[in-house]
Amino acid sequence: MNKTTIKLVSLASVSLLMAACGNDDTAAEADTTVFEEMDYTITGIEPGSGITESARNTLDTYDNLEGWELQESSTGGMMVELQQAIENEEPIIITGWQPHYIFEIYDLKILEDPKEGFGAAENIHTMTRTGLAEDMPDATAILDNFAWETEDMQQIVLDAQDVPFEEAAQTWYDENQDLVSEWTDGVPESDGQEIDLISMPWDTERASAHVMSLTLENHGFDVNVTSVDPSVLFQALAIGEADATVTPWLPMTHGAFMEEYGDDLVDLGPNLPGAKSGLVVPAYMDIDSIEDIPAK
Ligand code: PBE
Repeated sequence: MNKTTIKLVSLASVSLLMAACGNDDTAAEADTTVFEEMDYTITGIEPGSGITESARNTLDTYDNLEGWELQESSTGGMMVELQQAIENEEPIIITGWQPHYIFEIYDLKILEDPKEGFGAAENIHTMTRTGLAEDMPDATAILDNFAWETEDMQQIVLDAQDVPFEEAAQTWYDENQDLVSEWTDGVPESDGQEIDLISMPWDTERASAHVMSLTLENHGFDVNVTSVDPSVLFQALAIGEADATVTPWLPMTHGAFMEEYGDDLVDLGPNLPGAKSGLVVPAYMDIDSIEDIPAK
């Protein structure tokens, strides 16, 4: 081998070496660090929520989520962790849902979910106990007419960041009398009949329960609202302890409860189409799909 050849060979090895340490590899290294930093943990909410069930289902569905853990906590705790991560531009993956105010105040993305671990789009349903239509046909008619859009709910939830929930719901209610009157049109006013609504302790559900409560109260009903975990809500409706709800997410989020209690309650169908839940990350994170998350 003469000197020239040797030089060529070593140049070739240098460039091979460069390729090995090139962009792709650096990115892969950086990515792993990012997920190590997160301790391969998804930040979740209350153990009794439907989305926690969907997240567990998602961990089982995707091979690449092998070794990942779901940290169950509270919605408030998750919001604090999200805020802190964003302030420090740190990586975080949360279990998120829409409508939600976080999508208005932060730049976030819902990761694509090709295997539908969280289901496709969800609808929020109105349900009553068995027999409510016979006992309270007028209230049931209003409940059955109740229909609004993601933007409506989102407006209340966002507004409620600055003012009490009651006030945010009242503002929406006052500004949307045209829509509200479509729900009550032709229904006789009540002379103080009592009705027990049952709801769940999340902002989206507080918004809808408040709006339904205002609607029924302004139509002469005496409304009582109780907020409980999804499992208790379904049980209460099934045994007739509560009259109605405007809060379950189907087919996925509360699907397991529906399977268990669906025969013992009445589903009046969706009141809000196109809700969504999934894994949510800040826009600065370099992943777009659940499939982009590396295994531990
Ligand atoms: N959520 C909000 C609830 C229902 C509405 C998605 C957090 C849940 O997961 O049960």
